[in-house]
Amino acid sequence: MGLFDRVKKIGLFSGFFSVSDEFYEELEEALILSDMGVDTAVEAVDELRSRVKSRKLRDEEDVKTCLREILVEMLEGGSAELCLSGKPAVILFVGVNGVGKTTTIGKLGSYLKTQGKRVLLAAGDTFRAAAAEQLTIWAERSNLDIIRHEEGSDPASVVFDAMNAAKARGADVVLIDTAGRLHNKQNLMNELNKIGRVIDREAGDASKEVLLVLDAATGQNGLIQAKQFSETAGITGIVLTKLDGTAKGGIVVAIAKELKLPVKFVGLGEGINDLQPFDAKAFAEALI
Ligand SMILES: Nc1nc2c(ncn2[C@@H]2O[C@H](COP(=O)(O)OP(=O)(O)OP(=O)(O)O)[C@@H](O)[C@H]2O)c(=O)[nH]1
Ligand SMILES: [Mg+2]
Repeated sequence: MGLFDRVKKIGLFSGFFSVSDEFYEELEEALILSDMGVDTAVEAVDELRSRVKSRKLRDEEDVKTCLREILVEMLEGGSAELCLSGKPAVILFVGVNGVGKTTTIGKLGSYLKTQGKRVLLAAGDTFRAAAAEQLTIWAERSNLDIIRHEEGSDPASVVFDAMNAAKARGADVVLIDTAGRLHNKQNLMNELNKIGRVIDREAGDASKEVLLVLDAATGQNGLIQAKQFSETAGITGIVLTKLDGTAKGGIVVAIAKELKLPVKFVGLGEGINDLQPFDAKAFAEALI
């Protein structure tokens, strides 16, 4: 259910539309229910209130357009474009377990290949038994190169090998998978640190992206995860997965606004083509 389906249900933007205090209160509630977070929702509604007033808006469509405009401004925290300069450009995927890191790499590998890029995958999740196998299946699907080691081996050495293989084979992009869970969180953060150092050493002048993968359904918890990973991993952007299963995409607005992190891709299903570059305008549209 889109945000405004809910709004309509409780009588807004339908019937006798009037920009009353109740309208703003119920809109604020609907935004909070979409997981935008209280602070962000209040700010959006305050801004709407002031723009509606100064522009003397009365028409339902005009008020909708105005809200859309505010959400887009909040969403455009940075460039949504993937940075892929130099060779091999590196994209490291981090995030807690089950959010969709490995699946996103599979989809993105395919997407980049259709753009003519030479892609190499690195199975940096050596912790979970089936992780490398899962990534291998994605590699085979799109006929991509993959570097994997045995289960339990050092992920930093997988990354080291992958970087060297990428240079030797002339790959354009290296997509690195990581574990979502280790024995404890400190271990995970230490491991990501170590991987980051190998990338810095091996990537030279090529671009480095660290994409935090978040499950849209985790809502406000995503904001906490983003803060934690930002501290160690130096996040450059967000991939928001599983938007097909939730109407609670409002978390994107909260993240873009509070952490100033751009959303680069959204996941809309489990299939190979279910990944889309993030488009703030289309997203605000869908949310409304
Ligand atoms: N509906 C839907 N399911 C998704 C999406 N992205 C991933 N999934 C599913 O979510 C589950 C977990 O995905 P993985 O890619 O294995 O997640 P992960 O982050 O690599 O998990 P760990 O390796 O355990 O940390 C799988 O069943 C995926 O098919 C999405 O955009 N929509
Ligand atoms: Mg995985």
